[in-house]
Amino acid sequence: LQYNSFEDPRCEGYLEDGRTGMSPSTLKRAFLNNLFYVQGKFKALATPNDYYMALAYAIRDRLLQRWINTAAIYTAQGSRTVAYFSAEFLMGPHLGNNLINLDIYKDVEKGIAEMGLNLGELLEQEEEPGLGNGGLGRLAACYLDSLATLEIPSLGYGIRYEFGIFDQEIEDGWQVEITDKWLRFGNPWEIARPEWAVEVKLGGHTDHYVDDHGRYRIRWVPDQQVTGIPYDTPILGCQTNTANTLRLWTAEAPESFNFNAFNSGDYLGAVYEKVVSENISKVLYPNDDSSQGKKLRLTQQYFFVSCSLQDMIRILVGQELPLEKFHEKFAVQLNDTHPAIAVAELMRLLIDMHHMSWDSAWSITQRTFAYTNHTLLPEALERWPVELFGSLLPRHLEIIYELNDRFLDEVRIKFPEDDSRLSRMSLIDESGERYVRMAHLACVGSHAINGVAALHTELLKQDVLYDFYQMYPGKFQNKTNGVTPRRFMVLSNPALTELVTSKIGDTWIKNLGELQKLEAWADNPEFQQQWRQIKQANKQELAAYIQKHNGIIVDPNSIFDILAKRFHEYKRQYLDLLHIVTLYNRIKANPDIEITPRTFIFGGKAAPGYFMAKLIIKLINSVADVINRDPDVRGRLKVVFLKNYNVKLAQRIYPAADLSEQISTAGKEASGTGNMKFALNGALTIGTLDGANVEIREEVGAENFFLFGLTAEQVYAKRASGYNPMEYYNSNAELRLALDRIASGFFSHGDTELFKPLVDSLLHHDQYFLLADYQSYIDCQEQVGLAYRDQDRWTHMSILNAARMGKFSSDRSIQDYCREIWKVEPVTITLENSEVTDS
Ligand code: OX2
Repeated sequence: LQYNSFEDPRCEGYLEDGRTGMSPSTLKRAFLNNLFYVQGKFKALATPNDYYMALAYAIRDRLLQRWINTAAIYTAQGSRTVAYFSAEFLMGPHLGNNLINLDIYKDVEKGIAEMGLNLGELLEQEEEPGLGNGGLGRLAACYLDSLATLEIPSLGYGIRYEFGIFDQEIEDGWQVEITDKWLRFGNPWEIARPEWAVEVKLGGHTDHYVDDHGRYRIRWVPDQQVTGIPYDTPILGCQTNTANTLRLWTAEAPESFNFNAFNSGDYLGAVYEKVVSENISKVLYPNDDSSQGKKLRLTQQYFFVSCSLQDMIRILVGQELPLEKFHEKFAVQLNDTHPAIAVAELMRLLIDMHHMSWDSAWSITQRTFAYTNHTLLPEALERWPVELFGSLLPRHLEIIYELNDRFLDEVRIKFPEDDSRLSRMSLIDESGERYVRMAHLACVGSHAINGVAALHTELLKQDVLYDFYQMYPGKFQNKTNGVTPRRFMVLSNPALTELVTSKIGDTWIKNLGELQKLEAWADNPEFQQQWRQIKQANKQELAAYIQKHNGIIVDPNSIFDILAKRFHEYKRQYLDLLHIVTLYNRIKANPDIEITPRTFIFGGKAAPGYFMAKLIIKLINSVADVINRDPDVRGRLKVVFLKNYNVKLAQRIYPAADLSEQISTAGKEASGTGNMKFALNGALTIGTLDGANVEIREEVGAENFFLFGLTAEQVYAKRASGYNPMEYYNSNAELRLALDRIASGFFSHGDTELFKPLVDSLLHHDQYFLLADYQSYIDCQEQVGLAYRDQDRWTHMSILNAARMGKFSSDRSIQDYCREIWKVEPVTITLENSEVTDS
C-alpha cells in the first residue's frame, strides 16, 4: 500500500486524499486502511461486519468535507434554517443511500468485487437505526433527504434512543418482541459532540420573587437535572455538496457517580441518578398512532425539545444574532404533537432565562413554529393529566395556564356568549379528570397548521380541528406527503432505474415529474417486456428470500399481493384475510374453479400492548399454515407473513409487488406513504378513497386504480344512522361462511375460543366497517384477477402508475413547505476554498 500524504502534488490541503478522493483506487486503499487501523483486522480474521465497518468509515470520511463546508457556509452566511422537530426518524441503513447520493455506488461495487467481496453482502450487515414506528418517522427521514437534495439549510432534531423499535420474531404464529440493540457494534455514521452538551431541568416547583431591580420574576427550582449530549449524523443530498445534520440527543446524568452516597455505603444510590437519567433516552415507545399518557414519554418529549431549543439559541448567539431574530433565523416544524411542548419551552427560555417580555416572546414563538397533524384517530391525540404534567413541568403548566387565559379571551371576542366553544377549545380539557391538550397548544402556538393529504386536511377542518379552523382559517394548509425516489427507487430497484434512465435520461431522480416521459413507452412491446422481466426478477429475489426465511416456496408467476404496514384495526389487514378465506372456501367447494394464482404477503409490527392487532397476526399465520399445506389449493394460493418489517425489508418488498393493498376505512388513514412507494415501483393499487389514495388515483387515472368501498362521507352517514354489521353477516352467504370458518376452529386446531374476540368484534361492533366493505372488496379483487390475466394490459397500467408518481416525490412536498410555510431559500455549497481538497 502506498501512503499518499501531505506531499501529494494533487492535494493542496493538509488532509491526504485517501480520506476525500473518490477514485476507485483511493476508495480501495481507504477501505483497506480502515480495516487495518480502525477495525484492527486483516483479511484472515475479518468478519463481514468488519468489512462493512471499514467501508462505512471510508464513505463517512468522504462525507466529512461536504459536511464541514456546509456548516462553515451556513455559519458564515447566517442562513435561515429549517429545524425539523421529530420524536422519530426512521432512517433505514445509511451506507447504500450515501453511495447513491455520492454517485459512487457502481465504482464501489466494482472495487469491492475486485477484492473478492460482495457489496450487497456488506450492505446487509448494517443494523438499521429503527428510531421510529412507521409512516411518521419514515416521513421525517424522507424529508431530511429532500431538504439536503434541495440544498435547504436544515437540522433534524430528535432522540438517540439506545433501543429503537423492537425486532419482531414469530413464535407459534404469535409476535414476540426482541430488544433492538442497534448500537451493539458501534455506529460509524455518528459523531458525538459533548462540547455542546446542555442541561435540562425536571420536576420541582417554581418560586415567584422580586429581583434586585425590583422586577417580578419567576424561577424554576427543579428536583432533577439531566445532561443532553448531541450525536450528529451527516445527511447528504443527492448529487450536491450539501450535507446537513441530524442531531439526536442522549440523556446522561450530570454526575455519573455520587461520591457522597458511595462514601456513606450506599453503593446502589451512588449510580442511581445515572440510571434514572439514562432511562430518558433508553427506548422508543412502540406505539404508532396512539398515545398512552406515560410520564416517561412526556419526559422524552420535553428532554429533546429543550435540548434542541437551547442548542438553537447557542447557534444564534454564536452567529452574533440577537434573540429577537430567533424566528428569522429558524423555522421550526413540529412533527405531530410529540414536540408540541416546544411552544411553552421557547416561551420559558425567552421570558425566564432571557428576560424578554411576554408579548415579544409570544410573537417570536408563534412566528417560529408550524404544526403538522398526522392523524384523525381520537386515541392518537395526545393529552397529559394536569397533575402528571405539573409534577414534571411546573413552570410550563403555569405558562400554559397564562396562554390559555389570553387565548380564551381572544375566543370570547370573536365568538361572544359561547361557553361550549370555550370549553371545546381550551388548552385544558375540564370535562372530567383535567388534561393538557397538546394539539390545542400546537395550534395556538403555530402560524401554520397542515394535514398530510388533501382529504385529511379537509377532514381536519371539518371535524377534529373545526373550532380552530373557524378561529384561524388562514393558518390551515395542506401538504400532501411524499417519498424519496433515491432510497425507494434508485437504491432499492436498480434494474428498473437503469431501464428508465436508458429511455429518458437520469434527471428524473431529482425531478420526479419527468417520469411522465415514460408514458410514450407504455404500449411499446419491447419496453413492456423489459418492464415485465424486471418485475419478474425482483419477484424471484423476494421468492428466494421467502424460501430462506419462511421455508415456503412461492410461484413468481402468481400475483404478488402485498399488505405491508403497521398492524392496526383501521388498516384492515383482517379484510384482506377475509378475502383469502373466501377464495379458499370457493376452492374447497369447487376444486376446479378458475382462480388467478396469488401469493398473499403480509408484513408489519403490532404495538406490544395491542391485543387485537397481535391476534390478527396470529390469525394470518394460522390461515397460512392451513392453506399452504392443503393440496386442494396447490398452485393457486399461498400466504406468507414476513417477520420484522422494517426499512431494509421494505426496500426488498416494494420492487417485487404486483398489487399494493391500501384498504383502510375511508377517513381513517391520514395519508399513507407506502401506497406511493409501491406505485413508484410499478405495483397497481387496490384501495379505498382514503388519505393520499385519493390523489394517487387522480394522478394515475381511475382506469389504472382498483377502487372499492365506502367513501368517508358514507362511513360517517352510516355510523350516524346506526350501523348494524349483523345485517351483512345474515344477508351475505360467502361472508358468513368465511367468518364461520374462522369461528369454527378450522384454523386453530379446533379451538373455538382463540379467534372469538376477532369474530365477535366484527359481528357486534365492526368499528371499521369491514363487513360493509366486504362485498365491494371481493368484487374488486375479482377484477384484479381478471386484469392480471391480460399481461399487456397489466403492464400498461403498471408503467402508467410509475410514470405518474411525480407528485409524490418528497422533493415536491419539501418545496411546498419551503415556499408556503418556512419561507426559506436554497444555499449552494461549494467545495472551493475549503480546508480540505478533493483529489
Ligand atoms: C402516520 C399516519 O397514520 C399515516 O397515515 C401518515 O402517512 C404518516 O403518519 C405520515 O404522515 N403516527 N403515525 C402517523 O400518524 C401518527 C400520529
